Amino acid sequence: MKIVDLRSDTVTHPTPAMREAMARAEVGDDVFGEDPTVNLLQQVAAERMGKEAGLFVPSGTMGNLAAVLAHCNRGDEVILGNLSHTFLFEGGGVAALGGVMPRTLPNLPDGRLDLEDIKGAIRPDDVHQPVSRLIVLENTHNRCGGTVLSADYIRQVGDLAKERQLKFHIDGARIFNAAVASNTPARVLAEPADSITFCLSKGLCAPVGSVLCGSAEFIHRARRIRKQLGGGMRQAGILAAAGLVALNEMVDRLSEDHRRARELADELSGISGLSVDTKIPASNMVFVSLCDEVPQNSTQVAVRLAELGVKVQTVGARRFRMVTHYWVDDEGIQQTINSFKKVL
Ligand code: TLP
Repeated sequence: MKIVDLRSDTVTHPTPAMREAMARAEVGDDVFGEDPTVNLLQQVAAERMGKEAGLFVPSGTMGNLAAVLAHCNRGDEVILGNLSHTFLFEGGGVAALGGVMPRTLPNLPDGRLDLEDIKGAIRPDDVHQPVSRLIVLENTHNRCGGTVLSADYIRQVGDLAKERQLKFHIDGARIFNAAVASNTPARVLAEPADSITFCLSKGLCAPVGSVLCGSAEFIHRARRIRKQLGGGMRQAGILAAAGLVALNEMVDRLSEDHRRARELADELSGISGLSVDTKIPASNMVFVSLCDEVPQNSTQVAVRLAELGVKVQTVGARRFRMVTHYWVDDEGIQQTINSFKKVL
């Protein structure tokens, strides 16, 4: 039986071209800054993001954490969405390791933060209060459904950050999905921000790694923090080689994943017992809930689907997330639709 793994695009494994590039990669000691393949990846990544420098990190989580720690002092406040990955799913690292206070604002359904809410959250210069230091946005926005923030909106947040002398970081784990979906170069989406993290290991299929990009001076600070966090890697060129293939070969094809997500959402919306968040997902994520009349809960449905070879992620007692990616083809989408029909 064919297995269709829609739990996340993090489950993607490397392509044959990546494995070949990994085998051939020239390497050196990257803690000494001597790995030529890592250096090339960082340079190419920074160019793609329109920033001065890049830093290869083992994960998106470390990229965001290093960014927050490099921007903030202990006791400073970071303004971010209540549904953001950094707030919900990064182990509270900014508080635990940076002493940084999260100030959450409600994410709007499309992943934005209301500009008036941001303005209202910025604190006055007052000894009683923490210092507002940083704004973090997420693009695409995972928990809001893989939604895409527009260049226009990001610009407005960037202008506000500058005006109020705040730093601005983008968790761009899936920035290339946002770029492809909105037909906007990633560097345009990243331009208003001081820093951005993007992941090589999600839809782009590299086995490991993310790149944090920003000014040369910021990346210099982040490099020390990466070392403190234990993220200084040695012959990491083996991994960076796959990352270069990811950037060179895997970006444009993300539109196929988006098309499949739309087809999946459209078909699932016709199945009774299922309520699809939107028939037209913005990128590669489909969120679906079980209607009240369905006696089973999401865990029970997920177990039955898995027996039919379809893996989905439960994100609530009656809710699922499915993420399309390179290793899910049209047949896999059909198998998923058929399996939901059988189970419900
Ligand atoms: N997201 C994972 C899970 O942790 C939820 C997923 O399956 O979607 N930012 C965003 C927006 C993310 O979605 C993720 C991973 C990260 C950061 C962290 O990346 P990693 O897993 O490389 O630490």
